[in-house]
Amino acid sequence: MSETFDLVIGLGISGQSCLRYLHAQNEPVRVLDTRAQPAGIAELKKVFAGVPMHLGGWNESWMGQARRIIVSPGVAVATREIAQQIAAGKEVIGDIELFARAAAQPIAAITGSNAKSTVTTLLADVALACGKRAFAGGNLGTPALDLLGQSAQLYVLELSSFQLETTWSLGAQVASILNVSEDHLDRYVSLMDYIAAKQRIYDGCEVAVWNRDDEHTRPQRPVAGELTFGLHAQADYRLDATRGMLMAHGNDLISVEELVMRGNHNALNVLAVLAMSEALSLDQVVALETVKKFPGLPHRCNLVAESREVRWFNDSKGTNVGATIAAIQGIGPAISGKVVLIAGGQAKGQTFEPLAEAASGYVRVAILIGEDAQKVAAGLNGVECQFAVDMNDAVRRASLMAEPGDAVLLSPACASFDMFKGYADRGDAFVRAVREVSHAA
Ligand code: UMA
Ligand code: ADP
Repeated sequence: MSETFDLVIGLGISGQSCLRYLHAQNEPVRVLDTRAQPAGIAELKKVFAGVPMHLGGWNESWMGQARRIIVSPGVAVATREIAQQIAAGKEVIGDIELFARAAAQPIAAITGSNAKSTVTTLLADVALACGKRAFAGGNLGTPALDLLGQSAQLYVLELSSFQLETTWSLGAQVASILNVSEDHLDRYVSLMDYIAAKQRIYDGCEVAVWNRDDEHTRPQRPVAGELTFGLHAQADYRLDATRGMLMAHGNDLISVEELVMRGNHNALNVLAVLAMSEALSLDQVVALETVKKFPGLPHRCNLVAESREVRWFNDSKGTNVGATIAAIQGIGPAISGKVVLIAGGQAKGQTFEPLAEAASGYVRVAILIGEDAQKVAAGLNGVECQFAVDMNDAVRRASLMAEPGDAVLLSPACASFDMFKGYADRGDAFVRAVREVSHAA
């Protein structure tokens, strides 16, 4: 009888963290990657010389023999080879499940179609300012398992629907679905399927923090405690948009003018952080001082240049329709001119019709790039569209179309991988191109 082992599928950053973790626990482990040359493989083979590695395809024999399969978030559990193992009763889990079984300290867990990174980073900042050793990670970048063993008092985790699909034991002290809009529909059968994955964040949580304006975020199964945020009059943490006031349980807290981050969507993000802070018993005075100063993260609606009375905004992290609508609604009413929108890339199965309504009255012209540019144009019914061959061309066209008082907004509503290494690469290309046209002006 051969030795039993865990099989890690995918050798990206989360797969590697699983390998390190299981190896350190002296658990017999093997790894599999369907690509022949995953990045960094030579180094991995050196460091884990004794670990059997299968590259360049599936290995159904290993999958059948394995005690458990630990699958990376980028690998769909619906893939035939994995689905067959699940149907046969094999335990298939992800890195967050391994983490949840090992973590001894409280977890704050955050998901949503948008704002996850902003809320995760800000909540960790608040906890740190309150004197808690808080570590942030998960989908944010540092794999959750790499946070273990650092004497944390609180883990603040950004979790994607992909990670939640393979998680059963989270039991967070506080958990939140911030908002739901169409995303990743190339991987889910329907929006309901995507929401069901996100709802798993509430499993076993002490307090669910949900968005009173978005019914999809309401816990679908009973939870121990609840707090809400939103524009809704009954939200515990409420934005009174008429007065520009953030409120908690009926009392005024701070005005939106006191926040460095701009836009109603960011005020709602701050309210989510404050509600989660209450659930974690963090000091409200310190929390308020911290949220006021937070400048926001790069590539999320940042002003990157101003030239000839035209302002240029980089919202490259706007990778779905919901984010681009929030960007247009944030910038459109705040400028004297119109928005010149640069969008397009990989559509991920989204429908772009909701963009047309948000763009109406605000967008002067949309300049579209990438493999799904035509799909975006079809959704932007009633808005003038131009097609550009690359980012330099898009920025050059935008500078010709923009009039004094306008804002040029890169908010693609799409993934970037058809033309760039990722959203940061796309945002950097935009900023470089903007500098060139600004200097040439
Ligand atoms: N692989 C296969 N077969 C496949 C697909 C991938 O073998 O069919 C292998 C690849 O060859 C590669 C590895 O799997 O070696 C890649 O694994 P992965 O795609 O799961 O990516 P990781 O590098 O492990 O990064 C993942 C998250 N990526 C995804 O969910 C796609 C990272 O989120 C996350 O930061 C990281 O774990 C740490 O937790 C990125 C992301 O784009 C930022 N997330 C999506 C989003 O935010 O919209 C969900
Ligand atoms: P995520 O980690 O979920 O992708 P980020 O904080 O990185 O979230 O922001 C992603 C995009 O969503 C950015 O374009 C940002 O401007 C936009 N965004 C931020 N907050 C919200 C919100 N509350 N609603 C809609 N879009 C938002």
